[in-house]
Amino acid sequence: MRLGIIGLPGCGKTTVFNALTGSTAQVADFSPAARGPNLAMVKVPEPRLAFLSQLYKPKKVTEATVEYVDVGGLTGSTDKGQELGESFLNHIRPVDALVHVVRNFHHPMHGAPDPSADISRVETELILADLLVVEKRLQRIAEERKRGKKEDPEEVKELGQCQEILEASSPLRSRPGILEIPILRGFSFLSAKPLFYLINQPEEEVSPLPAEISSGTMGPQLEIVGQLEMELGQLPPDESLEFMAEMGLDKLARDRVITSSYQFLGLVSFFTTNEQEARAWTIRQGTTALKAAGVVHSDMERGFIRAEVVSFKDLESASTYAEAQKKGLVRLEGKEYIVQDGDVIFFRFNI
Ligand SMILES: Nc1nc2c(ncn2[C@@H]2O[C@H](COP(=O)(O)OP(=O)(O)OP(=O)(O)O)[C@@H](O)[C@H]2O)c(=O)[nH]1
Ligand SMILES: [Mg+2]
Repeated sequence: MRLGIIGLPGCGKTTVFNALTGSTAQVADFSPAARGPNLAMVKVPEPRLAFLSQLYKPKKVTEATVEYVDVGGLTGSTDKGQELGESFLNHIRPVDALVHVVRNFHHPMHGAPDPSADISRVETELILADLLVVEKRLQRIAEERKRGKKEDPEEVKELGQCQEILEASSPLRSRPGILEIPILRGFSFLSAKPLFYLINQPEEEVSPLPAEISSGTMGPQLEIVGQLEMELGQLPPDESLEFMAEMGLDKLARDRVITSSYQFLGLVSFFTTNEQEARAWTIRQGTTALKAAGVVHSDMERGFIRAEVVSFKDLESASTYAEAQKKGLVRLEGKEYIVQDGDVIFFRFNI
């Protein structure tokens, strides 16, 4: 899973990126930071792998990973006729979801926090960027039509609906099922991407959040003390645990954000395991066994026969796979089976 960190200049994107990844990328001191994306991979904490590894003693244990991209550069203003920076778009288009960092601390250059205004400014940028893409494409289709090229009515219809939503100043994510429309997939619309807010709180006293944010009506949100979490994340683990205990924190933001993003984005984990490797995989809720096989290896999808499935809980309570089988807890499932969180799966395939 790839998560893109976005937000206005100076809201703490790089600070948050460092907090979430333990990196030491340069934060901007009073002036915009050098552009260019920061990238880092983080392992998804997965306690269930410990049991599987004890059971199968594999040579290798592989966690799922989350890749964070901190792009910076959300400065071009589409409403002034400028397009969002190429570099921003190139790096943000391929991500699966957006983490919108919202400043709730006083900034020496940007002044007092105004989270609601900041949220709508960024939202507007995303909407305008998408509108520009839609209009350009429709214009292109119209030109080609004049030259006698036949259009795809499905594409024109879908783009028209998008245009309507965007012109009403709504993000495309407000349209249910938007990500599942095949003809729109190639556009990688920014405002269609799932998004959650990461409210960047100060270390000092916290200014209360406006009700529309704290109530969650604007979308899912999490709070983080970016500066503090960045410092904690850069300490050796035993020292950071000590500080956390002192401050009464039981989990680092790094873990909280990943756990919550699985929830917000409707992601689940399944496992594969053998003597070589025990491994966790990330899929969307509702993914079929056939598609899950494809996540592991394209051959497994192509030559799919059956999925041998046992839920993690059943396997754990039975203690061994053989025991789970004896108790009838191991099922043979077909292509259409919807993979559940915690399923341990052995794909049977033939190519
Ligand atoms: N008081 C306070 N300052 C913070 C916090 N987070 C970031 N800052 C400061 O705000 C400034 C900008 O932080 P960055 O993390 O570089 O912000 P950015 O969003 O990456 O900035 P650009 O890349 O320029 O858009 C730095 O001086 C940080 O020290 C915070 O939680 N509290
Ligand atoms: Mg930055």
